[in-house]
Amino acid sequence: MKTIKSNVHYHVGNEPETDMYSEVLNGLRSEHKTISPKYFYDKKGSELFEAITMLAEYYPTRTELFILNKYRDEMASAIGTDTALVEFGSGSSEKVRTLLEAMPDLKEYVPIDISKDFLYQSARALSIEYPHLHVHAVSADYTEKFELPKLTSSRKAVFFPGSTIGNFEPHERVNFLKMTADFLKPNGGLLIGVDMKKDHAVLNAAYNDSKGITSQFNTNLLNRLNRELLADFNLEHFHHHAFYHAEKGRIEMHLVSLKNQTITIGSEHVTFAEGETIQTENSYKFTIEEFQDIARDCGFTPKKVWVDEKNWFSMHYLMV
Ligand code: AVI
Repeated sequence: MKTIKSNVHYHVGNEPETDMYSEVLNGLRSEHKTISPKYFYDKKGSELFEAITMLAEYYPTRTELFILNKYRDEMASAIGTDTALVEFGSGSSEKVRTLLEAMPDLKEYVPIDISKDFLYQSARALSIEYPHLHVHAVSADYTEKFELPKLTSSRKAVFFPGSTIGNFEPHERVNFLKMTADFLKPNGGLLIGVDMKKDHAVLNAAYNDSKGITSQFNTNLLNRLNRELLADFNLEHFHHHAFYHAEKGRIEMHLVSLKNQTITIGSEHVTFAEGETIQTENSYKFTIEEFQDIARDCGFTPKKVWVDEKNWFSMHYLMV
């Protein structure tokens, strides 16, 4: 019998262990109501985010792709050879293709994502396009400890595009960067996309698009709670509100209650005063120096940074 050797391998790195119901209730019971932005991404939410990335006002995705395309050879040589490329939150593995084109000698690519089915499907597609590459798909929450398969390359580089780091709170950002620095020892590198501080009008427009897609993305969270946690939010009674908070250096997204109301979630009740908000996301923006200082404090040495000509988005290469 002929054996067909596959270049894609599947691994379970860790099992996600969050209890959405208690996490959401805790957030809604705190003095300033919050819900983690990670809950945006059900099927509909992921589709809406995909639509956001194509909006005229939402510059980050397009600008990052421009930088990746323009500087991929420099990035590839900074990363070096005999290195396994590990991607955190790989999704459809779309952006990494640009980098892979500049890394013909790369032997191992390790996409890591929490959404197992989508990960395995994307890894399979990529492994067919790049038959020389060993693709080790690892299903895991990369913000927690996870098991990595045995790799043959002598060092690792992490690819973390999309400015997802901007959605972490300062303490989460520090934990994540320190954990990643440990993971990369010895001698590894981190190529990370970071959105930059800029004209407030540009920032505000990016999160208040004229087609109202970001508003739908925000309110879809309530649909998810209705469906998955048996809540009874009326989407007409909440309003999308996003603005740049200059002092905090972040976009804040909120859902504003349009009236006094009591919401049932499963067997529990949460009351809202008119004008009270649920803070659903922060998206921090950084100057180059700010981000390099944070990275240094977490054990990295900044090696190189690439930006677009408007200085809107940055890609940093940091080493441990
Ligand atoms: C995924 N993340 C980097 C996006 C951002 O810009 O912070 C999420 C997003 N929220 C509203 N629009 C896009």
